[in-house]
Amino acid sequence: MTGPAADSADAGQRPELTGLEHDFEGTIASERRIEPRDWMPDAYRKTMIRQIAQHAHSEIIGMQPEGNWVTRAPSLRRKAILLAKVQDEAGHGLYLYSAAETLGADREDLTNRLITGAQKYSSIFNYPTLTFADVGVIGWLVDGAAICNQVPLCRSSYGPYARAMIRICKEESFHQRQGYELLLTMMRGTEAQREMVQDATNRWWWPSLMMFGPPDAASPNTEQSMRWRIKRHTNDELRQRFVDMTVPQAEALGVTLPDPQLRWNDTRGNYDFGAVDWDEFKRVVSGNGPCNAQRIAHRRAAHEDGAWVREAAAAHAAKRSEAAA
Ligand code: FAQ
Repeated sequence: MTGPAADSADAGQRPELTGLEHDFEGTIASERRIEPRDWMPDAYRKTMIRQIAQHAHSEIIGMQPEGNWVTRAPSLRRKAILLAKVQDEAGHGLYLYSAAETLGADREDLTNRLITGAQKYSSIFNYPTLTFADVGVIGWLVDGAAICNQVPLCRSSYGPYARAMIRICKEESFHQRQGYELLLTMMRGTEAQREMVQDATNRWWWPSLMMFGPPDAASPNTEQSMRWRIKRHTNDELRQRFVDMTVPQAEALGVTLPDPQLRWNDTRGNYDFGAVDWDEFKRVVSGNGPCNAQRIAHRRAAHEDGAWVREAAAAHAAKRSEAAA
């Protein structure tokens, strides 16, 4: 597809638009990628910016729950692992903000939308991390759910997002294993450690299922995003996949998932599971979860404290370009 010529056609000439739309649909249908300079419908651009920005915000806010344990990790080894993981999340956030910029989004504007609550981030990061077992359970369940949701996004129709996902998924996989390894170690420890793991599992299980988004019948974006091949599976399909994948892992670990209705269904070839509390989900997404205010206040303070760094970097860049001129 073409770039600048397409843009000017987009600006005014109605008949051309049909051809551009046709090219766009053809690119999607033939499993090629839409690239930044290609023409795309405004609604596609808007949807991509929304999803990528929310994803980036989630990675950045997602540093806080585990970051809470960096200074209190039980050993130097665990501290080094945790620091590296939290740094990876920062990297994912920056990578994703760059992908959003390829669509014309402005980074400063995205940050403002996050800290004013105008744009969402994942509900999961509004829950507190009460013990060190939470660090392991976040790796196991939260990164596990993230991988389940994000591996299909490696085939998403927007090129820069799909490519970013490949690297991100590799790192998330590593995070998931470190979480599981931490939990295996704790389960081999004392009774008190096993109780901590069970307690953390009880608290994080249902919020992890909410990460996949509202049920399909209540998901306004799924149908169009599937048509555009941004999403490859519905929210409910991925939630089911995650449950099926996680039950055997819980058994191997020796913890119970807090759902009395969880059982294998031979006819469906899947696990049946109980009802997610969608009222809780709505409360958390609308800003009233246990840690929403704290997460945003922390991010806002970091942004304000960093103002002098941004000013200094801009002054330095201006001096360099003056010197080069
Ligand atoms: N929390 O119509 P749908 C991670 C919003 S990264 C908050 O179904 P869609 C790494 C949704 O955005 C985790 N909001 O929407 C890590 C939409 O908003 P709108 C983040 C939610 O886009 C691990 C509205 O509700 N991952 O974990 C949630 O088709 C460990 C209606 O929903 C991604 O962002 C939610 N759970 O499907 C970091 C992956 N669910 O339009 C640190 C990419 C839905 O009203 C530690 N995103 N909403 O403004 C996606 O795959 C999709 O955007 C979905 C939602 C599946 C999240």
